[in-house]
Amino acid sequence: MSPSSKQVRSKLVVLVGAAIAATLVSFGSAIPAQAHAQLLASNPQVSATLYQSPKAVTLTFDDDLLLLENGNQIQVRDPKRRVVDLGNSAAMGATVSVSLKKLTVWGKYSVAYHVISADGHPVTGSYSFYLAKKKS
Ligand SMILES: [Cu+2]
Repeated sequence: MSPSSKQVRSKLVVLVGAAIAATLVSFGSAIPAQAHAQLLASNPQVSATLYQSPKAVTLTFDDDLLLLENGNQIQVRDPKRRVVDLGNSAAMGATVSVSLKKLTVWGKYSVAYHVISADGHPVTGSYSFYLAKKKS
C-alpha cells in the first residue's frame, strides 16, 4: 500500500466516525423531545373565528396524559384578560377540557394549557381564537 492511499483510508475512517457521532447526537436529542405529548387538535381550533360562544375548550394530545390531580389545566381569558373558564379542567386519556362561561365580548381569546405528559414531563402552550359578531 502506498503512503498516499493509507492517508486516504485514515481520512475516510475519521469521516465515517464523525458521521456516526453526529447521527448519535441527533437521535439523542430527538427521542426525548418526541416522547412528550404534543397538541394534536383543539376545539375551538387554533386561530378560529367563532360567531357563537363555545361551551368548552377541548384539547387532544398525541399521547395519554398523566392523570395527576390538578396536573392538567386549561385557562381561557377574554380580550380584557379576564378568566372566562369555569375552572373545572378535566382530563381523560389524551384529552383535557374545561367549560366556559357564556362569552359576550368580541375579540381575541387566549387559551393557555399546562398538562403532564405520560412520560411525566410537563407540557405547556397557548393559542388564540376569536369571537366575532355574526354578519347580518
Ligand atoms: Cu417527555
